[in-house]
Amino acid sequence: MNLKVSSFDEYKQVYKQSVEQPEQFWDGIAENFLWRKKWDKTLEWNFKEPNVKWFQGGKLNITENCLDRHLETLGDTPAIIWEPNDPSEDHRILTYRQLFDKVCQFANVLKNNNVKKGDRICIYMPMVPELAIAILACARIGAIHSVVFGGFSAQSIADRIQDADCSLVITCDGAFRGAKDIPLKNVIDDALVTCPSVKKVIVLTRTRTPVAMLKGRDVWWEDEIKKVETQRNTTCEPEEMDAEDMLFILYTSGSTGKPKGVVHTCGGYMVYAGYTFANTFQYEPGEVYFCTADIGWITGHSYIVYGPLSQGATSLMFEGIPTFPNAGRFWDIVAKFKVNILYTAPTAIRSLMSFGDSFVEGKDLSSLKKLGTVGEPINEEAWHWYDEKVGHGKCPIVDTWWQTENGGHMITPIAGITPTKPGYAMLPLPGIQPVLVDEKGEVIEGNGVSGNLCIRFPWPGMIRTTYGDHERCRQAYFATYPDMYFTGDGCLRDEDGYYRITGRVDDVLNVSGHRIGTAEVENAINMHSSVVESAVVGYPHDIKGQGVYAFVVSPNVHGNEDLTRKDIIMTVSRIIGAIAKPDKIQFVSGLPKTRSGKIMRRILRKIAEGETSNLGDTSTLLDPGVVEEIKSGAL
Ligand code: 7RM
Repeated sequence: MNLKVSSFDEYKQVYKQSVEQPEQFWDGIAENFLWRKKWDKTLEWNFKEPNVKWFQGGKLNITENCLDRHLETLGDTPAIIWEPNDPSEDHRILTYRQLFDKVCQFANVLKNNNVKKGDRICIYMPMVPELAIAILACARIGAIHSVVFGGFSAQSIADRIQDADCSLVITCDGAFRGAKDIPLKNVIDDALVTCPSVKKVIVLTRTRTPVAMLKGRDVWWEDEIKKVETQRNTTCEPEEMDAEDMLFILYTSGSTGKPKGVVHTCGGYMVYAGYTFANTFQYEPGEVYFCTADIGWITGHSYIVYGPLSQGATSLMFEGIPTFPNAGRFWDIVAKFKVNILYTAPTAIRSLMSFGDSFVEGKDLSSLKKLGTVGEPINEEAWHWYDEKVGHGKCPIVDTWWQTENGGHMITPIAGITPTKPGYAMLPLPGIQPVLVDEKGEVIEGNGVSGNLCIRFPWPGMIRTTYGDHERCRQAYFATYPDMYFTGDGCLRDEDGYYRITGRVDDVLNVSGHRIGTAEVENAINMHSSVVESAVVGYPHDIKGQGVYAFVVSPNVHGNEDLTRKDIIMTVSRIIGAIAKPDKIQFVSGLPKTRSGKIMRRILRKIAEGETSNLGDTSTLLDPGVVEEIKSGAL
């Protein structure tokens, strides 16, 4: 069976088949991949425990699918095109053959450093080709990678390393991001003070910033490569993996204070990332595809590395930021490499829009054929700007809704095949069964309705567990509504049956497309010595989508609120990372609480949104007086 549908009629027919005979459908999809041994059983599942197993008995290695199987036909085709942060530095191209060689080499480096199948490896690197190489090298030998985004603090890295009990860290001396140069190895050194499980650190040279190298623990990437070169260790047989062996862990925020380690497995994730990449983007051989995400997030895992490479695509990787050296950078890259497919985030579009049209007008964007967005709802204004100024009205826009826990696209238009509408993710991909449920968990049938978005049947790319704590996985996703996976998102199904994601219904914020738990930010704020308690909510932000608004009880600001604000922001940066910094901090004498001590977030959310006239029922509050004070002090 073809991974791609080729008409709307075919979509409808395949969709119907995928619901009526899901196992037969997924068998047909999985046959497009290279298996060392075919699976015996397509699916075993229940959402109670949950227990989900796809393609049991199947044996594979995802890197054989991403590399080996392309060598004969695509050996000289670019697998990765890398554009550096500084436009005057040379770009790099790695063909499939070159990428294969480098992955094998680095896999041998890992083996030389005592890495075994099943070991957890933390990767903390900027967007350089070696990041993709490190990921694939782990997968080659069956080590489990846990990539941590470069914007997280030492404390956050330490939490993740400890949770997964990582034995080795791969990092860089530093990272270039716009005009800044960030000392990554320093951050790792701080993190490792509390991480005794880490025995080795492999450090790639990028910025040549001075770093401390601990004897016996820290080694240079380049030196280790030289060793395998002198050993003439140029190939590395792929480790044969069970379909349900772990491939990677990726931490993501939920409504509790501690991020969860989402676990993906080899067979199902491979099939799902490859299938969705091919189908959603209707990828054609030879097309140049540019996803602007960072590999530190799920979008980069699935749609810079595994999805595109499994399909023999050319994946463009950009080290820098959209506004450096100026707000025309994306368009220069599109012109330079004749990009055909561009996949970016609404926050990036809104940010570039705010610099005015002069940066995009006159750029050669004629190579563009298909556009995509991901990460958060897109507002109509940004959608039209993207459509007109970037796509010149000729490119379908796929608004892809999905989550870290899903592994790949769930509800999305198929480029050029299904209809599109600004702000709508439109229809589920074949194989995906979304349902809307009401507060009581009853399924809402029909069109022109809204509810909480659930999925009622498994798909190969779904989360299997949260690392080290299966009960947490059940609680977070499978306990709210029996026999359903709950997404945490609210959703509308319009009169025509098209889906529009309306945003989170839990205490999770989406700031510039980054998922941040309010409880996590509160915990960080509360660590500041003069803070008694705090409540964090989101508010609409023109560029970030949502901003972070913190209500803070701090009796000892010493008459200098501004300094205390800065100290609180610094505390959050230290504990979580710069991405979680509050945009607004309002000092209050108390928080609106019910008699049972629960903070009424609904009221704070309204105040943060600037809507103070209609706060609803406040009669159950312990002290309704605080509301007046908070209203009058709103920022
Ligand atoms: C891929 C990714 C997931 C959350 C999800 C939504 C929001 C993602 C869209 C979207 C509206 C979209 N994974 N979200 N895509 N909302 N339209 N097209 O972002 O795990 O980091 O975040 O992001 O709320 O639950 S994620």
